Amino acid sequence: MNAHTSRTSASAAAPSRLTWWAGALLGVLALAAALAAGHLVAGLISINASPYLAVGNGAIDLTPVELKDFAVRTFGTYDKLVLLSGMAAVLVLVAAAAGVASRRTPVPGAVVIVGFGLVGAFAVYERPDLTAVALLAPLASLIAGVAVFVGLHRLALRSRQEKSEEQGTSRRTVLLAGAGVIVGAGAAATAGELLAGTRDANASRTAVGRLVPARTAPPIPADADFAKLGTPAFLTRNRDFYRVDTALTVPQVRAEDWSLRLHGMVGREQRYRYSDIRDRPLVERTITMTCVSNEVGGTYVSTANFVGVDLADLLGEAGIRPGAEQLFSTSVDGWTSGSPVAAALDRDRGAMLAIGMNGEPLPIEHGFPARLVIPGLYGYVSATKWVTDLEVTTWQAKQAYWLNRGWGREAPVKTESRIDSPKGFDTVPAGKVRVAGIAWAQHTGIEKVEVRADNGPWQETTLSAEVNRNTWRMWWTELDVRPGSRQVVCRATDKSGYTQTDQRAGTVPDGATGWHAITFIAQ
Ligand SMILES: Nc1nc2c(c(=O)[nH]1)N[C@H]1C(S)=C(S)[C@@H](COP(=O)(O)O)O[C@H]1N2
Ligand SMILES: [Mo]
Repeated sequence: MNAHTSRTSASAAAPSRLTWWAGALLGVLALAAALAAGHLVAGLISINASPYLAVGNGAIDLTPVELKDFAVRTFGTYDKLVLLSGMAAVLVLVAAAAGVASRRTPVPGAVVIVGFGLVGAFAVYERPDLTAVALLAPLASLIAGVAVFVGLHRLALRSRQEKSEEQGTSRRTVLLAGAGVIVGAGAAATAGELLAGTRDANASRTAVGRLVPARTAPPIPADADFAKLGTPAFLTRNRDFYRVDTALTVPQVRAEDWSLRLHGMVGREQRYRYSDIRDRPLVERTITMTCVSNEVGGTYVSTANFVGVDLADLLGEAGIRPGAEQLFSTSVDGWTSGSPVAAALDRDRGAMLAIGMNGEPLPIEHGFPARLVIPGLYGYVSATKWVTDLEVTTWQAKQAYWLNRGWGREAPVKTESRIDSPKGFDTVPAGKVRVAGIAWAQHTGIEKVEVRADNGPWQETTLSAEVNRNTWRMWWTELDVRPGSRQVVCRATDKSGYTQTDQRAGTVPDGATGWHAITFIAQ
């Protein structure tokens, strides 16, 4: 027997490749190590540098508008959780597959990890709120991922090749190393979260304290809502206020670090610090906000008392030059919005730079330290949260975030109404059925709301007291219904005389239309 054949028979006895499941497990362990190391380093710099979150944020920006609209409609505020879970599932599958492909040599797995690392680095690099230091986080991911993968691979392969009497010990080493990676990754990820927590904006927000406006909004009359009959309360509590944004992780800006630059087609460029705004006489206004992604019957509509300063005052200090059309606003996270300068200047409309909401500083997820609120326009063209830059410009010169993604430039809120009670598929006693809901036509005002059952005659409803033209109005009435399955629809007429069209239109490009209809059982 020559040397060659003897080597062949030896390798047949001691396999030189890992089992499928060991390869897959190695891939997943390396992935966990990579993500955790990135998260830990991000905790020291900015949580948004965490490669996983940065890729998620990048994915949101790249998502086609129909899919994003679908996600917001289907999963609501959970759309981000769905995205993160989906990403995790894809990563785990790819990592496992890369591990399986690496049963003989660690090269394929290492290549995949480096690929992931580069995608993470690119996503971090693209973020406007991060500096080059933030690239350390994806770098840490890349190094930890490759080191863990190659290291465990070597141990595992050696254990496979040991002579049978030594296999027990080396196998234990592999298992111990794997367990060590799991514990280490858990600890690193937790440490990253905790470190990030110490750097968030909560303490700064608490330190701001109560905001007392010099001009308070008129008190909300008791008959401004029919909450007892099933409508929402007139003012939405901060924690119940709808939330829509592209931020996977809420930007954390401390008031003391915040500033607002106002520039572009102005006579005198301005820069405001938080105290510059806070120390002015503050005004309070009751305003209903609506999202363009709100479907007929949807929930993306809420009302609050916003506290802040008149946007027209700030623009006046800067001096708008002739020809200005667009107020282009930028958030700290790079999101942008374009509002008509005319709407921002219109004192009657009452556009604000808001720093407070319902007596408190803005909640962090609603834009702390400061946001825009321009009544009568959908949020994406009027309500920039975490706003840090205002540029006065033309429509031609700059395209805001959603404009590049199929949404319209001008987006006044469309007159709408919604049935809140009964709920669809409720069972109610036949006879007199109380129907109640809301209607809105911000900056125009609601004139009347009508309802009808099963294509019967329209019946006018009782409206709540009007708080102002920029807020919703509640309505209710009693309908006579016979037993059976009944459909009720509502339609509003605004103060311009326009009655809601029954033509159904989707949310893209500038807001849904159509009548809200619900079906319930009367018995
Ligand atoms: N920075 C930032 N501001 C933003 C958005 C965003 O994605 N990022 N979304 C806008 C949209 S589409 C709406 S409807 C409102 C929602 O404000 P809210 O979350 O306080 O209700 O914020 C606007 N401001
Ligand atoms: Mo929106």
